[in-house]
Amino acid sequence: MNTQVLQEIISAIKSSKKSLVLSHQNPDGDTLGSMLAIGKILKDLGHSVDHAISDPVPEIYKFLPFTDLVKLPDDKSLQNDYDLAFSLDCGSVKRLGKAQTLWSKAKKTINIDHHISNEKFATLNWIEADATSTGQVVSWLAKELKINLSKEIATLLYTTLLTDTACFAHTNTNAEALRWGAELIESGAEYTTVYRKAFLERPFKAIKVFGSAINDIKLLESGEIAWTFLNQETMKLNSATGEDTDDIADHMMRAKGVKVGIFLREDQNETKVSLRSNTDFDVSKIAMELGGGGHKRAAGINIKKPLSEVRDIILNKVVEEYRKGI
Ligand SMILES: [Mn+2]
Repeated sequence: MNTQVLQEIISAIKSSKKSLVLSHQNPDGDTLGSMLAIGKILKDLGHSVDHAISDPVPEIYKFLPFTDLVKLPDDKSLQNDYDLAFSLDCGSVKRLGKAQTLWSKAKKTINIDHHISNEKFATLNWIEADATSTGQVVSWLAKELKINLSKEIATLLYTTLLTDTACFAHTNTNAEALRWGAELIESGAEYTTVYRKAFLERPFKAIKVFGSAINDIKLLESGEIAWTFLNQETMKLNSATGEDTDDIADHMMRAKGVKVGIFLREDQNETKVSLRSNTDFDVSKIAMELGGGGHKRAAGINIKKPLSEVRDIILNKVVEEYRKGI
């Protein structure tokens, strides 16, 4: 653990009164749980605290304590003179999105993260690449500050643990992570609620469009490429939004023998393409070539064309590239 920067952060906290806590845009359970937990810790230490995120809190996380305190960056009640601004789980300043202006106005900035690629864009940068989640780094801070974890903070931190281990499935689910999880449960973390609300429960409309997309899966290249779609008609019929289709691309990859997945969703003026791979086939290259981006195993593109046109472009491109790789 980087104890020197931890001590510098503690002395910055002790000599300040007014803090702003931020998560990255399109927040997930780690960034959100971490920022809400540190917000409460700072309040317990006597700070006045504001919370801001570039995007609204996703529905699935609204059960978490203190989400009602989160404001959008253009909220008039936010200030211009914070002593400290905290960024949680955010690898680059750009990922703060519209909250970057607020961040840059703070007297001192503190960056807490566990991504090894973090760009260290703050006054104080505390990056712990071995931490399971950014929430675990926050719990180390709480321990050093001798703060007993309340039920609320434990629930928030447990959410960061479940998010970043994909519910104890990824390789970062080590003994240390499980010991930390046990501590959080001892502190009252509502672990069954977190699993049910954030990972299991979905709106009925999401289940319906999920069923439609899964039912329409087609296979190419002897079953190694799977693709499916949702058109505007099906989306509208079920009053579904983009958030309701989040699980589809990953779920397709569960089919045995499938190595590449393609999910197409038709929106008002564009078609959103999600690409997945579970082999060395790099889908981010295709995404970048067509104006999108992402990672080797998960990438996306928004194309301003109707579904029927995008379908032909993408299927041809993926099959062509896939054949080259064999
Ligand atoms: Mn994380």
